[in-house]
Amino acid sequence: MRLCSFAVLSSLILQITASSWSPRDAVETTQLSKRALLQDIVTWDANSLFIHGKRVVIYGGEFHPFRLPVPSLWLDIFQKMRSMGYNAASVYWDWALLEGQQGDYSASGVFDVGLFLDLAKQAGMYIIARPGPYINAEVSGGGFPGWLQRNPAHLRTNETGFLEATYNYINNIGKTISDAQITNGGAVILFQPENEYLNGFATGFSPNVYYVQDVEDEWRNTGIVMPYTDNYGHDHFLPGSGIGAIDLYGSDSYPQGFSCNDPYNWLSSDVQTNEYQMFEIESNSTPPMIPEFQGGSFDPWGGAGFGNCSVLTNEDFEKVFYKNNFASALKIVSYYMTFGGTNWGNLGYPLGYTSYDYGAAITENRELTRAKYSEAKLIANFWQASPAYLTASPEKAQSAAIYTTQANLTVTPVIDSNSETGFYVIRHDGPEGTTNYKLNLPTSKGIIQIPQIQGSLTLVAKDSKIHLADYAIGSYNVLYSSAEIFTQQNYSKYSVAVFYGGLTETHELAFSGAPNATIVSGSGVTVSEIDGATILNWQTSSSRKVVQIGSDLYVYLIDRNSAYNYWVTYLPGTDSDPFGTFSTSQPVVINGGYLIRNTTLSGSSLYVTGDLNTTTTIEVIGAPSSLSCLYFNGVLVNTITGTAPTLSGQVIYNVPYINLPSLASLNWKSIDSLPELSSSYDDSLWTAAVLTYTNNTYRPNLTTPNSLYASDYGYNTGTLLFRGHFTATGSENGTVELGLAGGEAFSSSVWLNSTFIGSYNGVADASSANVSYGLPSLTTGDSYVVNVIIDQTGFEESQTQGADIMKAPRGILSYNVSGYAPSAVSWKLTGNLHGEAYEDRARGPLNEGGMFAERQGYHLPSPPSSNWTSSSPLTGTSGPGVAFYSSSLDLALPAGYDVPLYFGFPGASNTSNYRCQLFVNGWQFGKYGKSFGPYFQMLPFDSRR
Ligand code: IPT
Repeated sequence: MRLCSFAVLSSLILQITASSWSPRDAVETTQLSKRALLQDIVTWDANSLFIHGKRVVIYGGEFHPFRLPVPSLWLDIFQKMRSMGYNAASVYWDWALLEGQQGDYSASGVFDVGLFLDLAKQAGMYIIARPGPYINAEVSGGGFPGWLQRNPAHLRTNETGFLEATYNYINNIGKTISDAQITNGGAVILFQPENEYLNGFATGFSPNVYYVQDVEDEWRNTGIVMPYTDNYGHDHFLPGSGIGAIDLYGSDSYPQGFSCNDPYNWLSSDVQTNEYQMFEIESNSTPPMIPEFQGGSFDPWGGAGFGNCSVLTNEDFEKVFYKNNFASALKIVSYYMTFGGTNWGNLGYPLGYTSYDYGAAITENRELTRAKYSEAKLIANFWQASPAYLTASPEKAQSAAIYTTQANLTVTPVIDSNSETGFYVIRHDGPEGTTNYKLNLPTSKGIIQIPQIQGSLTLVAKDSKIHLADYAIGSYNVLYSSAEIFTQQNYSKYSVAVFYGGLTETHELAFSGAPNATIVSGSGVTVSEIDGATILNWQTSSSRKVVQIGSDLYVYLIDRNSAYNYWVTYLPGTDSDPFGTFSTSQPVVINGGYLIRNTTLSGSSLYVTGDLNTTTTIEVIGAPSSLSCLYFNGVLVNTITGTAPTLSGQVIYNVPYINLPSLASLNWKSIDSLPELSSSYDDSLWTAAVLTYTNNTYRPNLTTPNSLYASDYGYNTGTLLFRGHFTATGSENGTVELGLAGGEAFSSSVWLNSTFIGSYNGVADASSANVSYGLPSLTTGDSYVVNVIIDQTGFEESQTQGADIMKAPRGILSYNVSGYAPSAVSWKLTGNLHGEAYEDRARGPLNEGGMFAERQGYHLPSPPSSNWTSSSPLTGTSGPGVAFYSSSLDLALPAGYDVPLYFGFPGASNTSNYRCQLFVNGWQFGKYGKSFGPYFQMLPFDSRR
């Protein structure tokens, strides 16, 4: 009788670490040695990194905490990445969100850096920290706060004004990241200062090694001792090159580009076959590294949408390009993005819309519904299962018949000279067609043409495989395999190996030494002995075959779709294990459906946590000790044991009852959000545009008497409002001309007093516009106000050094009211309440814009709406204006389910133009411009609570 107790897993407790703050030392600390290793935990040679002396591939994905403003979901993403076989996350932080007001670093709540790093450690994910100060990343200003627009120094140079502006941010976040370095028991193992610094230079500017060195010194002075990486990809700052040099050379790669309009466009010429050689030329003493390899694509306003981007970079793309990264012997790689998230609260750059789904492996609403997630998991598990890869290096790619009988296939041998293991990365170059081939494989038994028994191998277009030769599994030698390895694990009593292939493909797997092969389950495997080797030959089908090799190796032969349901997780490391949660020494292999998050063992009871989307059999096929009881999410599973050492049982999925309220039938309340049009409106508290100069280095020469650059007055985000006062001196029917700047896809409307005179609807790729509107007749001696509202879209990135495009101003660049001297018009302006001294510390400096409703805080929970008009946003306004609508709803989601939701804007059927902003509980979660899309905005919130 089995005794299984009904213990329930303790729930996860998030530990919150307060980030400490102290001002930069007044006296420069002693400059730390630049090239000498500052620690001995993370080291490297030409092949790979070592952590605690152990060779390791760093295989990760990019994930930005600020694009998922729900700390309780950070662990969810980390676990989903860890379960896909990734062991690291590459992470940007966005300075603009953390220091909205110069000198006021604020990183609590959803901005908590220390908590994020703690959760990474809890999930067993190493961190490659990339806090900038410049990050690019399709965020407003490339991460630069708006107040830098007023800084007279050139950005990303060692001009004192710029460097001094970075100190507060670097000192604060640097200390928090330092505390979480692996040397302090944390997750951070690598550190990238700056970002793609060599991306372009304006006339008169060139690579500034002193600037890069200064930034590196700043970070070191906060206690960062991890090796410095770069993603510059050019022959500057190479290891050992002197001033500005980094430790680990790397180069970013986005071979499919960023146009999602034609997602099936397949450029086989984009598959690099000389990557490794390039790394050797640039830096032959460091591991081949790609800090950003394409994991999806960004998409502009009016773009094809992220569904298309996920096709552009889908599972076929991964098969060819990610495996080609193995053909380049990459030992450090991160896929940008692996979870994209959301540009909520105006944090995005002007060229992009609210969603930053990126077509990534994990969708914006955290689902694992894209096959590219599962395929990436299969690919990541290859190196986890293949220690010989750590010291393997490639030979030249061959497209001739030397390895195959077909010239349209390309083969790159990647050979480990220590073990003689060979990885033969083969790919089909063409966009179409299926090629049957035989492989001439060099093995310890000479060149063998496989398959030997029957059939031929098959490669369809846009597919790539890694064939194995002389590959160790436990005490056995795989002489060769045409099937790909998902995992192999060796336990004290038995070993398990999982091989997969495409449906209907013939595969062959050979073991040296002719061990016995016994069919445990399934049919269709031909077992032969040739030349002292046991050969398995089979046609892949959805019915699994299990073969016992010798006395203790269980080989699972499955098809790709079945393999998508297999997971390798690791039992938590012990306190005495230097790897702790990062340990991979105690693997558990489970065939288990949608998501297996993690496993813990207590005696012979295995506790599995995971998510289901259908009734699923959870089958444990490999575990470090004999199991008698299985718990899934704390509930005992009724199990059976298999002929091979397996334990399995069914977990019932109860379809949840989800009844979302209809938005149309909510009790909507509405209020006019443009009271500025009223003749009694009092703007005395607004900021007067009195500055007669600007320090803006991008557009230093004002073409208005006083600056009307919003950032000169501290307004850096969201909607801007301007009021130009003048007194009529005649009754002419003139015009008002305005030069407006609001970032790409910005829009604007203008009224004279309360009379609407014109709108500019915006163009996806224009960041400024000149407009001219006719004025109604004026009455001499009367006062008039030109009311200008600008829906601005953020600050440009600043990729080109010296150009300072980030400082491209937002506001009014020029104006002319016909018949009046410019000085006859006096302007006032406003933006978000209190500008850089922003009010909403929870949601940060960018979330609120300057609309009346926002300045009043009506977007926050429980607005005082009882006396507002009853009116629905589905009815809308009857003419030009701004209306604010509010309602509350109860989602009433069932407990115990993770229910991802999104709001859809399926496009308007009417012809009028409009802009819409969506706030949920005060968080701006979507901005929609008619005719610009996108049509969906995700709603990242934690429905599990
Ligand atoms: C690379 C940037 O480093 C990264 O921040 C992001 O902007 C990415 O591009 C595109 O999403 S830069 C490289 C494409 C030149």
